Amino acid sequence: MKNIHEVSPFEKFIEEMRELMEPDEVFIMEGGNNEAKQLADLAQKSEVDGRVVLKKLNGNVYPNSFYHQSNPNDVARTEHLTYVCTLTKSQAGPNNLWMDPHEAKKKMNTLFKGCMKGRTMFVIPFIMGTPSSTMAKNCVQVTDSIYVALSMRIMTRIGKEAIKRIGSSDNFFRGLHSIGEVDPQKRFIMHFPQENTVMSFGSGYGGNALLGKKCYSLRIASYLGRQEGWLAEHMIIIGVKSPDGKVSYFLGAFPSACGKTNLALLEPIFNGYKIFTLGDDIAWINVSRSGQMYALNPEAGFFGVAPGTSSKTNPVMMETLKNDNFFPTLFTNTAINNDDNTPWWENLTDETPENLTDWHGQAYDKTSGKPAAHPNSRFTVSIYNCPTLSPEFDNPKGVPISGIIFGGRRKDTIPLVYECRDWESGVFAASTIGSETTAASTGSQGTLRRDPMAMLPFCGYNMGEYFSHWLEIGKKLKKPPKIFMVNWFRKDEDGKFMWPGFRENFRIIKWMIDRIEERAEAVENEIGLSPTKDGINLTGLDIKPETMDELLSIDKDKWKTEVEQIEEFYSKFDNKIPQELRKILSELKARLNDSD
Ligand code: SAT
Ligand code: MN
Repeated sequence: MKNIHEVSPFEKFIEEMRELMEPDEVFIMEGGNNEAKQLADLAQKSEVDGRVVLKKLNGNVYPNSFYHQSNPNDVARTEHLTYVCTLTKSQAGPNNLWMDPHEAKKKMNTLFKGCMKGRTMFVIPFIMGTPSSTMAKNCVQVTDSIYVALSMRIMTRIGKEAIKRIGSSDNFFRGLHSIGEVDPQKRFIMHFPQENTVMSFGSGYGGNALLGKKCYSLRIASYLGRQEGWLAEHMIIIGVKSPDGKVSYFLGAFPSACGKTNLALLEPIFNGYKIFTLGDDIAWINVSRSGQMYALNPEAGFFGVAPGTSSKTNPVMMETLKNDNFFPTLFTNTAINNDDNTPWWENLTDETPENLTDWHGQAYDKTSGKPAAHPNSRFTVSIYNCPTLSPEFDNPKGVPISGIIFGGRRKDTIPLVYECRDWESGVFAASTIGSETTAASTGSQGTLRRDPMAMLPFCGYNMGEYFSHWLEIGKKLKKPPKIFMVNWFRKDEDGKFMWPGFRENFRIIKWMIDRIEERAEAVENEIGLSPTKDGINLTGLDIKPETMDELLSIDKDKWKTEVEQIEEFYSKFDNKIPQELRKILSELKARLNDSD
C-alpha cells in the first residue's frame, strides 16, 4: 500500500473511477506500436451489442484499416442531450442547454455507478496540442469502449508523455465516459467548464464520446480561453504557398455541409501554389506579446464524413486514407464492398458496386432508394498520413495567421466573396453566418439556420459574451488578420449553382492573398470591400461576365431583409450582444437606406 502522499493526482483519479465504475480490469494506455496492435486484436475478438467491434479491411487497398458498425441508434452528435453545467444558467447562455451542476452530477453518478462491471476500463492519458507547446493541455479520459480508446489514439497524442506532463499537478481535464447500454433514454453529455470535467454516458459516437474533440477542445476550451485570453474555434487551418515562396496562413469556419474538409485539403488550380494542411476542424488561437495572431490544431487526426469523399472531390483525403503509419484507420458505418473487402460510400465511385453490405450489416438492395452507407458514416485517420501536412504542424508556437475566412450555404444575398472593413466588422459578419438546410438533413429545404462563427453548438458559455471576447482579442492585435466572407453556393433563377466550387474556390483564395499582400485593389460598398472587375483570376474558367457581376453584387432589398433577420436573431441573446456589434448593424442599415 502506497503512502497517501505518494499517490499522484493521476493515480488518484484512476482510483476514484475504479471505485465508481467498478470495472473488472483497468488498462492504462501508454502509447506505442505494440499497444495499438494489442488493442486492435482485442477489438476483433470483442463484441458490443452483438456486433464485433472491429473487422479487418483489405490492407492492400487501405493499409492497417478496420471497419466498425455502431448501434443504429448512435450515429451522430445528440445536441438535445448535451448540457453545459455552469453555476448559473446565464453563464451557459441561451445557446446551451443548462443543468444545475449538483443535479447533473447526481444524475451522472447514478448512471456511472457500477457501469463497468464485467468490462475493462481503458485509461487514456492524452495531450491536446503538440506537447512542447505552451498552449498544449493535459487530459485523461476513462472509457469502457475499445473503439473509443482506439479512436482517441488516432485523434489525440496519447500515452506516457501525457502522464509525465501531468506529473504531480492536479490541473488536468477529466473525461468520464461509458457507453452504458447504448440506450438513447440514458444518454447524456454533461460539461462542467468550471471543473474542467466532462461526463458522457450512453453513446460511442465521435463528438459524444471522443471527449478530446468537441467536448474538451471546443466547449471546455472556449470557456478556458475566455478566462485566459485566447480562442478555441471550430476552424480549419491552412497555409498557402505562393510562387514567391511566401506562405500565408488562413483560418476558416463554416457550418456543416459547406465543404470545410475539402478546403483544408485543397489542391490549388494555379501553378506554383501549394496548400499545406494543418487542421480540418479545430483551432486554438492566441495573440503573441507583439500582437501577432497564432493558431494551432490541438488534434492529431481527421474524423471526416465519408459520403461524397472521392478522388474527384478530395483526392488528397483519398490518398491520406490509403497511406500507412502505425496508427490504424477506422471506417464507421460505411457500406462494405464484399468483392474486395473495402469500405464503400455514396459517390465514392460513379457506379454502385453489385455486392455491397449496407451499414446495417444487410445485403444492400440497390433498388431500395436508401443509401448503403449511413449519411454520417465516418473515417478516423491520423493527420500524419496526410500528404499535404504542413511542415509547421508540430511547431509549438502554431502558425502566424494573416486571414480568416467565414462562409455559409446561401442561395442568394451573400456574395461569392467580400472582405470586411476591419476586425469589428468581421466579428459582426461572422456573428451572422448561417446555412440553408439541405433536404438531406431535415426534409425542410431552404430554412436558414444562423450559426455564429460555426460555433453555436460548441460555445461553452454565453454567446453574447463570446462576441465580446472576440472584440477583446481584436484589441490585442497589432495588425489584425483580414476577415473574408465567402458563399460558394449562390444559385440562379433556375436553381443552378452559379459558381463551380471545389478546386475553383482557389481563385478566391488567391484574391485574398493578393489583398493581404496589397497587390489587389477593392471596391468599397455597403457591406464591405469587393473585388474589382479583374480582381479574380478567371483564366481557363468558363463563366460569363454577367454571372460574375451577379455573384459579386449586393442586392439591397435582400440585404434589408437580412438586416431585419439579424436584428431578430440578436434579440435571442438576452441583451448580451455587445454595443459595438449593434452599432455596426445600425450603420449597415443606414447605409442600405441611404443608397436608395
Ligand atoms: O461532432 S463530431 O466531432 O462528431 C463531427 C463533427 O461534426 O465535426
Ligand atoms: Mn466539426
